[in-house]
Amino acid sequence: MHNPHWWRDAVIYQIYPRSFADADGDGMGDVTGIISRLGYLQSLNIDALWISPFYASPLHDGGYDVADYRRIDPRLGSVEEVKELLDQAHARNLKIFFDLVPNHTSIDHAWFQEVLNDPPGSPSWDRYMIREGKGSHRELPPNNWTSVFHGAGWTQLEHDGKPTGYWYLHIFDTSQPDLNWENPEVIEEFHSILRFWFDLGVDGFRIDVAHGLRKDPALPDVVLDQSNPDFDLYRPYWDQDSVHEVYQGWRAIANEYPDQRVFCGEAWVATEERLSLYLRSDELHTCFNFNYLQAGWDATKMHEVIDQTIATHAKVGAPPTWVLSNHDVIRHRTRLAPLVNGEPDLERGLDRARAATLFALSLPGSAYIYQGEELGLDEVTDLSPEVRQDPAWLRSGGTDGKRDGCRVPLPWDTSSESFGFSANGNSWLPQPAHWSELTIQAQSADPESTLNFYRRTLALRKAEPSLGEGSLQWLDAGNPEVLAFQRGETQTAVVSVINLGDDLVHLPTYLGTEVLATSSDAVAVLDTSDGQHVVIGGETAVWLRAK
Ligand code: TEU
Repeated sequence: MHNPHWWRDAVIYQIYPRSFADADGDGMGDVTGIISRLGYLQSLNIDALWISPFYASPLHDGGYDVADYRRIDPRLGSVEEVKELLDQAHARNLKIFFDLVPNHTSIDHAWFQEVLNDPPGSPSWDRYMIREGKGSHRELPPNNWTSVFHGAGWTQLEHDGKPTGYWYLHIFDTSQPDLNWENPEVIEEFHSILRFWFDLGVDGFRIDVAHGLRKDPALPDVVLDQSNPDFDLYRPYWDQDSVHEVYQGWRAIANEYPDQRVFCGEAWVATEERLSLYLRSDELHTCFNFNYLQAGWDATKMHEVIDQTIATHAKVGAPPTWVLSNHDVIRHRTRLAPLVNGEPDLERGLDRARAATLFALSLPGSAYIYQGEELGLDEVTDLSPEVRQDPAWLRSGGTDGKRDGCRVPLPWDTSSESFGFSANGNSWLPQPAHWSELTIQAQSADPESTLNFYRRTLALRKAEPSLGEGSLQWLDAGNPEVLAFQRGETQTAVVSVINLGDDLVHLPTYLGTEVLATSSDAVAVLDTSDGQHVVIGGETAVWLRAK
């Protein structure tokens, strides 16, 4: 039966398509690869997939540089195959989000090619952020804006091989010119793109750089106030008030469809308050909550972020989202690992990652899982410079731009050269040898594996009426390094507990004595020596049945 509120507590699995499964053997994942693995995806007990861009692209930024929004990159598939994917996923009760990249196009997009061919001042130029340079020969950029991927944010346009004195803005790579969202043609075009994919049956969109579309029209220089911890987010091209008009227009289109179509914004903004503006009932349904991802392994910070998130989302009636990993950040097994002699301790990193995941999956709202985290994959930190493709790596001279390390293709089985990622052993990034122990095949057979931990946890989350949306009440666990809360108010309520400290903790009896789930089977025991109470290990989380 169709549930129009499915997205409010959905678990959404992110696929980075170039690295998921390669059916045609070219070393790059593809749409047919995803179709061939739908059985696996269903076995995870997730509700939906979000697929990072697979549109026609020169791949200067892994597909976040789109040359044609209505075509699939031929290396990854075709619109017909995507239709097949939608049909087969829907038949398995899985929803699908695509990824929309509205802040910029690729330089290969027909619109930017028109810019390159047309003389200065042509109407085609107004679709992008193009301005006259400064200096007597307009040889200097219009202002001091920089690229997120390092270096200047402006590049001078040439016409007939000569500098024009006009510069185009690229908040990301030079291959990603920013669109001019004041231009009605740009607005219309994206309305039409949304309808194109909604008509094909897509259930929703993740919106790339949702906070960046509108720029301060005066294009003032960036002035950073480093006394503010979030100073980097206060820039005249992030989170401008007028961006909300864009999403009001999009929401009206989504609402035209009788079954629910939804948006999830990627909005990096300074405060939860600012985030909640994107979530008003006539704008986006959800947004990623990066404050939680950034809270780290710190009880006080986690507690604070959870409270702020829930309170600000409640004001606008939107469900929060929880995310620990994605294709832009260091995998959370490595990120949360304590450093021992300067190196991450990956064993403890895995304990912490599983605990953080179990805890996050008990929070109210929806949750995101990034491909490979269900295998406990670690960040690949030793990729050689020749294989790296992150544009920020090149633009920073190798000091930043290490996002390839979380994009290494998935290990499926132990037998073949690319661990079954590709039929003939190809892989666009090399996989580390130790992943042979982390393959899906290896982990499927082991009930204690991270993969089976995810499957069990997600099945339980689905089955427990008090998890998903709803309220949360904090409980005192009697230890500053232990966080505990109850979901729901009935006898069937679940109590979720995480121990962020290193030591064993005897939990107070009133938290519950029936263990429903643990992040590590070795470390939650029922101690009956002095009445019944649960003992959990350091860096562990549990779900208990409320007393
Ligand atoms: O990421 C946006 C991005 O780069 C964020 O880091 C954000 O803009 C910045 O932190 C603001 O402070 C998205 C995609 O997820 C990424 O893969 C792309 O490279 C990028 O947009 C450009 O499309």
